[in-house]
Amino acid sequence: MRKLFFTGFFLTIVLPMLGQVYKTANKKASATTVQLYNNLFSILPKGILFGHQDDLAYGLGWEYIPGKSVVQDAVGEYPAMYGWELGDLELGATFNLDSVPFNKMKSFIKEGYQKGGVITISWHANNPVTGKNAWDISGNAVAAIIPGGSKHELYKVWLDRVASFMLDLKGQKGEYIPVIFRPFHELTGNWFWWCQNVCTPEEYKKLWQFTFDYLTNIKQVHHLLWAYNPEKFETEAQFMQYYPGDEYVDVMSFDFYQYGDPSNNSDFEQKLDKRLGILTSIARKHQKLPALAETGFLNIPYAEWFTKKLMKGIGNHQISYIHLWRDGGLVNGTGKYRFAPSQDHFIPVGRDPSFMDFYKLYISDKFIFEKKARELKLYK
Ligand code: BMA
Repeated sequence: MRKLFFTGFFLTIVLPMLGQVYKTANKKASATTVQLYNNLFSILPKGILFGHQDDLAYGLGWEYIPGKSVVQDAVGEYPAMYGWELGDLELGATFNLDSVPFNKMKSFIKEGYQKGGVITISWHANNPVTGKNAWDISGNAVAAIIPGGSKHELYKVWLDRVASFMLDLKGQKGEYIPVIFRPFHELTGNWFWWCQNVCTPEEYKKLWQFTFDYLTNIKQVHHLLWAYNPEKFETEAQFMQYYPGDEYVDVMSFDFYQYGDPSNNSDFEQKLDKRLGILTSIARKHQKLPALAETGFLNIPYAEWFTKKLMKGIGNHQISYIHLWRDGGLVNGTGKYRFAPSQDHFIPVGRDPSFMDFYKLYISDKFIFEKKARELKLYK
């Protein structure tokens, strides 16, 4: 017991005071990346970084207006985290699957980094066997792209393209911009070709490990922090079933969305609380950064969702960041929908009804937006 106490004290109090103690999975990670990683740990007690997908690119009724941001429009301040999506990059396309041009995406990434924010990138890669999109689960695609598989060479070409994108992300001093990379997410679902219903834990782990080794050791990409990201799970064992290993992961996270009518039940906040409890405890044990990598309530039909559901579920859990999904606007003709409040003719009368509630989240001292993130100097 006493020994346990001293180990805990040493790990959580003494070591952080000494500076860089949290080792990145990539032993050759750049100094800026190691710095960010350690800073994210040390600011855990100070609040949760607030992120939004495609925030600078578009919102309801607009796209690519310099300086414009969904979150900034809503609360007067930019988010602290910016999420971007690589799907279709692997094919050599110039636009991602949501029609965001990759060259614009690179500028937005630089812009967010310049503001002191954190960058995270997901990858809805196409099915390498059928050539259809990420949601096509046929063809045993994971088995096909790991070493020895019939599409392994093709997968290497895809990773070459991911590497050249990443290696094009540089700050003003020529330093690489650190990226929290979150490939093969929501693996405990059943909708992507890398999900648990269409690949074994061994195959998934091999895919992850190969991807890590190839980008790190062959392509020399040393500015990624690797985020492992199940969707549903009820136990630690379920969370860990596809976990590729401590030497391949920096961030432990999950995705969790609200569905149904939250006005007559507390399922969402209870489940969120429970899962965050499991997550933070595993993350502590493995010395990894805990995060809620995707969340939201499509079109926010419950105006007090942010405070009554999301914030309630988060409670006092110390996590690094939460990330709302995109406000699909004009882009890709996919129709309008939103996860962050927005003002637009899509919304029947006046302001987004959830706006005031989102503002309450913003002014609560729980979350970190642009200014505080900049003050915290996450890269120094
Ligand atoms: C999904 C949806 C899709 C989108 C994909 C990648 O959750 O938003 O419309 O193509 O993410 O951004």
